[in-house]
Amino acid sequence: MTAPLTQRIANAFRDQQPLLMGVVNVTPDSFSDGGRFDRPEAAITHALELLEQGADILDIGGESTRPGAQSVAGPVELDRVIPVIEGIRALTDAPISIDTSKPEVMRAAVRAGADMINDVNALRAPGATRVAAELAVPVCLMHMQGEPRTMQKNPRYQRVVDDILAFFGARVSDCLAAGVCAERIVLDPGFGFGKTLTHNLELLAGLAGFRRLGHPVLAGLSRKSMLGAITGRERPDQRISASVAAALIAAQRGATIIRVHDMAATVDALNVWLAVRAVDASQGQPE
Ligand code: 8Y7
Repeated sequence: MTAPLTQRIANAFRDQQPLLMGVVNVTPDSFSDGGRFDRPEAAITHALELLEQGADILDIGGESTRPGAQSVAGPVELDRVIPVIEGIRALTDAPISIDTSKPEVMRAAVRAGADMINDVNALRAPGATRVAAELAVPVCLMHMQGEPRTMQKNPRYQRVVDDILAFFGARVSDCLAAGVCAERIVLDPGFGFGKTLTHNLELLAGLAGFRRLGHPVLAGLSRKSMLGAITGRERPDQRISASVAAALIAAQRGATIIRVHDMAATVDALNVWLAVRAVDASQGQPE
């Protein structure tokens, strides 16, 4: 019997041993997979492959949040994700996260076997904090400025790290007031969600600062356009090396959960770092 996910995340946070979250898209218009996994069987097969490659958590999403994306109605999202969650749960105990902002989807997903909520809207939908408290699963509060349809138009911050720290302070207070346990809250600066390349780089450079709030940090950099801007790689599937590099940097700066598409490559890179870090530790050296 594996420990419940809340405990596994707490251990990973304490030991600075990152967990890898594998992306399972169930959206026909997904930005990185081009909708290759829009049938339940294909998504389930992909999920199993991610687990075989070393995923610690599977993140199931039925609504695209890429820049410019339109939102989908609750029933459509449910039709996409519930069969996939049920299908995975029938085959394995592996932790499943539901990527949604809709309280009704959170509820149905957890009933179908999901173990975690990943909300790019940080539980700002009406009733979302109350539902999260009731479901009593870990919840990732991601920062986003604006909404997916328009968020990349003109993102502005006074100081991006400080502004997002203030946002987290307010969201955490709201969650605690609604009865969400502090131990279940994970924070995510939301790379690419209403941020310029400079903002994203400042956030990655300053990622360690987010541990100050006492919550584990999740980082999602995989295949994102900031990596395209740095490398000149147009297509998301050409950004694997850049994604692995970004994941490693996030790990070294204290991320507890790293959300990735390219599981096998990321596992190898993290294992090289962990092997060297073990030697550092045995020689009493700081990281
Ligand atoms: C993130 C995310 C996406 C992220 C968290 C993509 C659903 C866009 N990005 N969730 N979701 N953090 N927590 O490129 O960075 O994968 S969707």
